[in-house]
Amino acid sequence: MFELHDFSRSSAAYRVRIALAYKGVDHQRVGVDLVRGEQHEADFRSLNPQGLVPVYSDETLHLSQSLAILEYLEERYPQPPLLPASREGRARARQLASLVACDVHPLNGFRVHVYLRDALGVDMRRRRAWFLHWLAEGFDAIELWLAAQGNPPRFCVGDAVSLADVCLVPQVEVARRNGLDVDDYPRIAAIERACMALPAFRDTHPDVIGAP
Ligand SMILES: N[C@@H](CCC(=O)N[C@@H](CS)C(=O)NCC(=O)O)C(=O)O
Repeated sequence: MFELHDFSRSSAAYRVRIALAYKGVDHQRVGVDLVRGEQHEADFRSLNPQGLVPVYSDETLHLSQSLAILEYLEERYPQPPLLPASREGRARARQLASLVACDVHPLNGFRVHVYLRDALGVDMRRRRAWFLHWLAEGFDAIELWLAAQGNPPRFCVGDAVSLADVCLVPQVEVARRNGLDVDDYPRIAAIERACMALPAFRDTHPDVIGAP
């Protein structure tokens, strides 16, 4: 059985937890407490020199980067699929997943917050302004992207859950936890509601997993 090195409040790790639960894949969860700094310990760095969760690990493969892990799981456990049947649908799902994972999430990561605070001496009010600015910019773009899809889809791409939802919902959780009013984004909020009606999203939520 493989391991998932995970931290409950990591949105990147929450993506992988959702995919594993959606596909019903048995695995061993290993908590890495980011607040206590366990990501900097030598044992964990030997799995991922970047010191970031999530990490997938089995006898022969140590894989970091949630998008790479998600694609790997999709190939290894294709049912139920998290990529649409059509080429266009798959491209759109990957587009939105990348928007969240590559352009929104990295600006607001824990290490960014720590660097702003400790190395640059940015106070909490201005760190919060930074955080909300980049979140809102990303959410504005996602809401417009969803509007451009035509009839409101049930999920990000059509009527089935895809990698796009798997990436979006954890980012919404981060936004809510940090005081962004997600109701200002009706399409995002509706998709989040549709996803949270599913056990794969609900049972892997940070509040359900508990710390670390
Ligand atoms: N691009 C990476 C991002 C991973 C990432 O930033 N993980 C955060 C938690 S969400 C982390 O481990 N942070 C540790 C730290 O900031 O020290 C991925 O998608 O897996």
